Amino acid sequence: MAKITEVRVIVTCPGRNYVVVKILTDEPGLYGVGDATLNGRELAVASALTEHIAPLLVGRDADGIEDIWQFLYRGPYWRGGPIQMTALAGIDMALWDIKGKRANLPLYSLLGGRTREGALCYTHAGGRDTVECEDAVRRAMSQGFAVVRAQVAVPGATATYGIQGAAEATTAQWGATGGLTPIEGNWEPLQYLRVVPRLLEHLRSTVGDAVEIIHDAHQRLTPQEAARLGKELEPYHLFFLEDPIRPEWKDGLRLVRQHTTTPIALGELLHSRYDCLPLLTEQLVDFIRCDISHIGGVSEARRIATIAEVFGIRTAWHGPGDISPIAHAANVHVDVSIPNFGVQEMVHFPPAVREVLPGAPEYRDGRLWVTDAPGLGCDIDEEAAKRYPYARAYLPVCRRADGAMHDW
Ligand code: KDG
Ligand code: MG
Repeated sequence: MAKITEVRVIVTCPGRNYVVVKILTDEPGLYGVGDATLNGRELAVASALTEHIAPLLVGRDADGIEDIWQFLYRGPYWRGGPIQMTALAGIDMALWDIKGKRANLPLYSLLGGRTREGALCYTHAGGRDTVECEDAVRRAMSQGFAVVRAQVAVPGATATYGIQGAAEATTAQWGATGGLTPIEGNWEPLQYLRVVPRLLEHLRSTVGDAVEIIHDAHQRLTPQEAARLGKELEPYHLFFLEDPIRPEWKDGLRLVRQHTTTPIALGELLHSRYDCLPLLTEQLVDFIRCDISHIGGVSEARRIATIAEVFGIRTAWHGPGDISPIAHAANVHVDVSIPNFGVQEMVHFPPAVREVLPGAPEYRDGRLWVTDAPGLGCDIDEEAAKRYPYARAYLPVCRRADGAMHDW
């Protein structure tokens, strides 16, 4: 038995804010790390961990992951939601890391062992117009990517999600300019619905079928608009259309499904297997893409994957730059140990992040690889973390032309 002696919460900003949980034990040198980053609300999670959760864990057996998970999920009576499930994810990952280190086994081995060699992954390509996006797709292909996410600017819109591609994914510091308000952009659905089919037509007629393409609608469409887009994209055979509608409108996916065969992926704004359940049991999605840091960690990801498998649904876990290398490593340990893995979103972390948080999965030949180091294979350099203090930052917001709030 290894008793928990301390739950340390470290907030650091080596280019982006990350919240790291470090659980220490009474076994000399034995500790685990987990990711508890919630972009734009980092300190709320850090405070939940420090003020409410850490005092409950000191003295408990670090081996009892499932009991601690249930204790933190059901115990507070108030359950679910992004803040609690992100805090729980940080604890869960750190405990799995400890278990792996005690067993001297990599996490994927504890989860059942390898089902595949490496995890097929995709990077981001974006552009101000279709040609710029094509160039970015070609660059990704030359780096060995077989799957690429393609985003293009919407004419007239001041801010289109994702158009800076891979650079945005790793380096964006939205709003961390000392300002107290988020960047505001505007965007109109009709222009968007015109430009995305043109992008796909352009990409297929220039780069051909040699690459799988994903497009992220980022929850901005109504079910009717999403159905129209899915239908118009059918000739270009997307790998999937991501987050076509808001997660509050799960029922709306039925309409999307009735009208298009374009595969659908959704899940980064869901927080538990209960949130995912209707999407899975009704086969309303083809890929479930929760964020391991926002669903309570490895334990819940494994459970969601198992439910999805029953319904022939594959995983595509969220892997943006705003969760740390620890979460990316956790993603890949799950990816390579489940039967129904689909694809993994990835980013190339900049040097400062790698210095503070070593151990990100390695990219090679279109896939991500984790090492055989015990546990997650990640760490935190606490001295380096201190050199990059927290900087308040917000995600951008999006408004319609008349000034009304929309989804970013
Ligand atoms: O913090 C928000 C980002 O994680 C999100 O915008 C990224 O949609 C995203 C994606 O698919 O990576
Ligand atoms: Mg997305």
